[in-house]
Amino acid sequence: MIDNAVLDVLSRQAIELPSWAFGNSGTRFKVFATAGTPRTVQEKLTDAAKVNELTGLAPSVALHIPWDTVDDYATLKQHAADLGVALGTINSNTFQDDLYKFGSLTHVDVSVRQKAIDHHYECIEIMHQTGSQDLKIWLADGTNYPGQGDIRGRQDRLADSLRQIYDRLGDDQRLVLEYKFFEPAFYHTDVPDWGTSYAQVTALGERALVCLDTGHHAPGTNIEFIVAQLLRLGKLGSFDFNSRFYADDDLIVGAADPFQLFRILYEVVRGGALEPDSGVAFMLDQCHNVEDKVPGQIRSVLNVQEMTARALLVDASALTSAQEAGDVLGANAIVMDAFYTDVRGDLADWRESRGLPRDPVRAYAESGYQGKIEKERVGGQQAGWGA
Ligand code: PSV
Ligand code: MN
Ligand code: MN
Repeated sequence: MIDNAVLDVLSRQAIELPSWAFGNSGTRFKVFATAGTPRTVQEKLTDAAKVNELTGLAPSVALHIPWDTVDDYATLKQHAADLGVALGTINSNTFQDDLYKFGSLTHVDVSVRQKAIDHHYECIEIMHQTGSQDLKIWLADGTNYPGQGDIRGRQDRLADSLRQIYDRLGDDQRLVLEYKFFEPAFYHTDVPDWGTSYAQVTALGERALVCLDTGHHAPGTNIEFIVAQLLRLGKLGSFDFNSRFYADDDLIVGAADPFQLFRILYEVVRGGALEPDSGVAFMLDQCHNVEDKVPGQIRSVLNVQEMTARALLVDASALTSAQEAGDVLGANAIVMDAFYTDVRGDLADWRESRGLPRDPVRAYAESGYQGKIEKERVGGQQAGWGA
């Protein structure tokens, strides 16, 4: 069913894991401590390496600074390499300090703004040591009440702050700016949508791009349209994959709406973003509040692979013919046929042919790894801010 051309694309697929997915997480009501949770960034890398070992899909790990701060990043990089993974995107954090109560890169006070810029300089320095390509910026900046802040002035300050950060990047480093429509700010957010992110990064230059987090849109938003548009404009830098029922739920990608994930991945395929030189990075941004974290990550990368395989099955030339002939139902049927194709058996065969377990979730359960970490690790870390 899946031909070699599809397998060839799948064999190149790489999905970056977020270090914070392995930490304890929860909501503002409760953070449940899960047995076996990593106590150090090194243990997070060990767990991430397990996901990669069983799936062959997750060769790198994103770090969050300061949650994953260490004294020596060169040693951490080597440690990751010894485990068979690489260090990936560096995520900045200007949302946890009292200092940033009224904003960070948009703050009206020059000294606060400088602290936020300096934090990003520190992240860039870390990127030089880890060999990371992307600096990912997500800002909690915004206001809760009309009149609280000067929306326009905040955009201008944001542009100036981003310029200073961008100018500090090395030649092979990129800045990706993530948007989110609300939360923690409830009236206005300074980077609420792809248009704002696009406008800001376009002003910076070629190595500034948009990060699309699938959970950061209003209900009903046609996310695949945004994917198509950003790819068309050459400004889609990276994905944060997760799924949601309500707001920024950070649930396992593909769990809530596999069809939406398929539609997004169809536009990814259509837009050439799976080509080796596309420049589009694929990452998970999830938190496992109640489920075990390692198998949660295994399930996630498998879901992305499965929907990618189905998206690759869309008969592109038949679809174009149907579209051009105005065959509405025929065109729709071509897309739905691909979506309804069960690729799980073929993917299990593919895994087996590469020396991977046919069923990575089961292989993990049978490996004894969970029991081992539960026994060894006492007092695991919270993911960061707990939501
Ligand atoms: C907060 O909404 C958030 O989930 C953003 O999506 C970031 O990517 C992530 O936290 C880590 O900072
Ligand atoms: Mn995100
Ligand atoms: Mn989020």
